[in-house]
Amino acid sequence: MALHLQRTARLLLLLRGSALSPRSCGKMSTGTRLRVLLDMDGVIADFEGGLLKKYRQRYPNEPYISLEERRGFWVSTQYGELREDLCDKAISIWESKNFFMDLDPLPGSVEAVKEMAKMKNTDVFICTSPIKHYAHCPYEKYAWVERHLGPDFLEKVILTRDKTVVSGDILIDDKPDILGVEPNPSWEHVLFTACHNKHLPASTTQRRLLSWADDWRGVLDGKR
Ligand code: UMP
Ligand code: MG
Repeated sequence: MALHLQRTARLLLLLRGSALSPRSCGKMSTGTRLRVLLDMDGVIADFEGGLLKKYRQRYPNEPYISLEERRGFWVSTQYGELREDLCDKAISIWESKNFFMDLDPLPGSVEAVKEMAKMKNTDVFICTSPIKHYAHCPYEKYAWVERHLGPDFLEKVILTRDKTVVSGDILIDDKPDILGVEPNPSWEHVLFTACHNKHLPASTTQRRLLSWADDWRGVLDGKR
């Protein structure tokens, strides 16, 4: 009996995969479509602004780092350099419930992402690294996407701590160095300008997107 049930369950799964999956409609991604991977924190959601606001609310008498003074990708490292115990205080903010949920969209991001997703021959994915303290962050990232981009976008969320193993044509990301197990990722990394990376010297090899008011359509067209 148990074996029979197992077989039926397997058959149902196979049927789901072959008949019901949208992938069965002959719309497999091919080289003719542009696959864009969009980072979330620092590209579509205002991680830095949200952190500073909640840090100052929770620790009104502690020193803080203004967005103008931010240097280096790791907020916790810079707070730790300011005073050793401030590293953990900064971390306590983004480990708290509702931190990721309450982040504001960066200016123009939601409109740009929605427009991009409607473009011909374009597949857009949100490719974001959750923190390892997983009590709230993964759930809230999905909820944020649903709230700001709509439920259809839940299909497009990729949570990974290693973006090098994800394939795509472009990755728009505010982290200057995106490393992982794959030494030659398929995507071109376009650096999204953020408070922590805007002082880095201009690179001859790495393109930048200055903001969502910048020519993101031109950046995509350059890859088609
Ligand atoms: N993050 C840290 N420490 C920091 C700054 C950020 O753990 O000092 C986390 C928060 C985000 C993630 O979940 O890193 C950044 O993810 P990406 O934007 O690179 O996907
Ligand atoms: Mg980021």
